[in-house]
Amino acid sequence: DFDPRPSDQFTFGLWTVGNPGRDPFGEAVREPMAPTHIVAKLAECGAYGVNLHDNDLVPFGASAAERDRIVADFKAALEDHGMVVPMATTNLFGHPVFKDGAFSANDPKVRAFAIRKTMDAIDLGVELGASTYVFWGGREGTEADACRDPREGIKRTREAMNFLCEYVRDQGYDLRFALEAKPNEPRGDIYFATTGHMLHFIETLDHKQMVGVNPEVAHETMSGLSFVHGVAQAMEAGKLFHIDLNGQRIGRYDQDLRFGSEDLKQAFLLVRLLEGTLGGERYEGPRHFDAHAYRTEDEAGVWDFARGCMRTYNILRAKARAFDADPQVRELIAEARDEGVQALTRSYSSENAAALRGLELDPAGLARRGLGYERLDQLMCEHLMGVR
Ligand code: GLT
Ligand code: MN
Ligand code: MN
Ligand code: MN
Repeated sequence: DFDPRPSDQFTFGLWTVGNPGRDPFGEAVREPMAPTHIVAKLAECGAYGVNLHDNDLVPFGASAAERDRIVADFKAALEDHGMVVPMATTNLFGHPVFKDGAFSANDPKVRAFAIRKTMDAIDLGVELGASTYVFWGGREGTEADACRDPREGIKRTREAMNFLCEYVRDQGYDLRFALEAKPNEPRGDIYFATTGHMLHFIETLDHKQMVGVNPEVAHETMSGLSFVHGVAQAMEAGKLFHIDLNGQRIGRYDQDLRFGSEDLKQAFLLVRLLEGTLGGERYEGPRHFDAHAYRTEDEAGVWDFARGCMRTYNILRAKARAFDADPQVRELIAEARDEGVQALTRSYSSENAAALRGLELDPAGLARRGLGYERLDQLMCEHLMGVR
């Protein structure tokens, strides 16, 4: 049975199932949904939690009293339905004040406003129980690149991240940051275009141990990159703090489709990696769907969409377990073991280097061997097609 349970740790953003279907050419096709209603419906679907931007819950410019009332109602709904808020983030892209970016904007007053808005949103997230805080710099970029030295954009973003890390420490919050890359949209070119860019940037921060990444399927795929490889690099570095799952075709706009609805093979390989069925460490954090229903759907279609994301994940998890337990698969991926040779190149010493020089290797013989990857990939396809 593939129906989702809270123990699967599936989460959705308020902005995802709440997406009214507006696009650059067309108006909303669905009514806005109250956050408390979303909490109730997601719980009914089997989700574990819900994530939010500050303004998904508290409208921009709300009074303190209004904010407190909204937050109290929302907390009551979470409690009633046994839902949690594992991640929160800031909307630093919707308001026109951010038209030149937020942390990287040329006007220091805009940057100050962005940092202050984020401090408030961090307080809100922590109040709701979030342990991960996401930064997606959708407006941090350019169309007219002549407007600034791009190195300034990077330096200002670093200053903002360092400032906000200190803020979290000063408040004594138990909160980690997760940086989300995207190559373009809404800006022509967004700074830190890929997860790899982010991973390097993190190493330049004052408190790098509290900062990781939040890769999104659609964002790496848009650039034609392998999402699985990006996630693997993040995991290997101990930096996969959160993940945004959805579906996307290469070369399209940011589609944010139902998880697994495009490129099932990549989706399968991703779930296999996250679940650790091949071996290696499993990703233990929430499985967050940053996706939305087709514009053709009414509210019932939105919940079909949400259940679809979660069921597909669970089905792929079962497939990944079966694949990695398949004796034919195991035989094909069993690594050639020659411990003696392996030991020589594991680390440098002058003895190892000398032994390596003396080693008899037969490149022509090695090159002649077929590796059986056709059979392996076909086996994977047959697992996916349900005939094994
Ligand atoms: C926005 C963006 C997403 C980010 C969200 C977090 S907002 O929908 O397209 O990829 O994860 O700010
Ligand atoms: Mn995202
Ligand atoms: Mn997206
Ligand atoms: Mn998006």
